[in-house]
Amino acid sequence: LSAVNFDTTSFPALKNDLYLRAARGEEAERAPVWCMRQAGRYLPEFRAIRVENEFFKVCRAPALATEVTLQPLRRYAGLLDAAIIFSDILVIPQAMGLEVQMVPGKGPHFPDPLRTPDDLLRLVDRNSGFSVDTELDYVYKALTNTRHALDGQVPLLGFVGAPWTLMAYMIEGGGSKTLALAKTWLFAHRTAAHDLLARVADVAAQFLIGQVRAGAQALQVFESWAGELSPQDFAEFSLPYLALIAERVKAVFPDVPMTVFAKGAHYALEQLATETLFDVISLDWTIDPKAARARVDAALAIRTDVVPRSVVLQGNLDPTILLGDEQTIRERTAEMCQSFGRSGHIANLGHGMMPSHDPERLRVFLETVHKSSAELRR
Ligand code: 1CP
Repeated sequence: LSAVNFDTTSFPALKNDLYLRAARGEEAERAPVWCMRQAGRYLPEFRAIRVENEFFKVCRAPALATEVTLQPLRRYAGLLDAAIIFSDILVIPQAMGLEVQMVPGKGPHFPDPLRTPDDLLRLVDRNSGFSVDTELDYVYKALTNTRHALDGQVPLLGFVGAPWTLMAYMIEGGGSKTLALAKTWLFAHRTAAHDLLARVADVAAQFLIGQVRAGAQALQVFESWAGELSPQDFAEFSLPYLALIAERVKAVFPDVPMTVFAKGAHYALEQLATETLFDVISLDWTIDPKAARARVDAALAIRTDVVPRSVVLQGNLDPTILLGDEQTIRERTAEMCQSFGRSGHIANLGHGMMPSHDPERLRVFLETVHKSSAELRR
């Protein structure tokens, strides 16, 4: 591991700005490509680090977080167009005072989750003398150090979990099939639910702003559990907080591209395009890219009351296709690129890499995006 560098006053010049240009809706010679969870358990070099180091220790030690962030960049040299900082969405609940453990093979576990609205008193925030910037400074340090270590190869992405997804974890205490406990808050403790969502949104916005100051060049908001909500409940419990986060960040950094990934919420594409300031909408694989493009463009076209804007789409290959044979991966990836069309596309999976993925199959995906997307645009 190399020496750490926490200087935020000057960073190495960016050599590959394909991702940033595409995210801003500018012309690009091919679709940039990166993968959600591109650093992770499918990589033997990641598992080797994890043998010696507990998950949150990797997040908290800038040299380790940098090393793990760079692992996929090294392995797929020249094939990835962005790096995403190694961290987790659950650093926010931790910072707000909840204990989170990462149970090997199982995932996140909160020993003492929020049960009733009275438990909100256990959370800390601005009003109780809590500073996001102090509490999550270790993420800022990891970003700054990683930005230096990247040496301008590709832009560095920062991220947060969206309020509804984080609320769900904070109440369920981990993954859940039905989110019955979290949903009980929506329908039996509606005021408390909004209180919690607003507090998390406030922290998330501040944290994203801090991440940009620390070196993040673009941002993504993960609403992984949007698909558990009905369109009506998404409109009440998710969308306003997503919109608020984008608005708060854009007020400070209007030129930093922002992506929203609301998994399972393709019913809300029009609203995400017209009622939020996100530059990029990330799609899961349950929607046809052509249909998504048409719906977004139609929604934008009838909005004559707002400043005209373009929305870029990201995605959306079913990650389980990477479990298939190479020929199938090539065919389906080429079809995906075609389906998104000749512009306005950032290639990605429809969700994250899985621990069971073979790293060489990801290489096939990345190589195919380079080839077919460039051919398409020639
Ligand atoms: O033991 C281990 O090493 C844990 C595996 C792991 C990893 C590699 C977890 C636990 N988190 C991460 C890193 C991570 N998580 C990143 C790093 C950057 C990258 O993408 O390479 C990011 C962006 C996340 C975001 C994240 N964490 C999300 C949103 C994206 C998504 O997948 O929907 C969510 C829901 C989490 C919670 C989480 N953390 C870890 C796991 C296994 C989970 C999901 C558990 C569940 O399904 O409930």
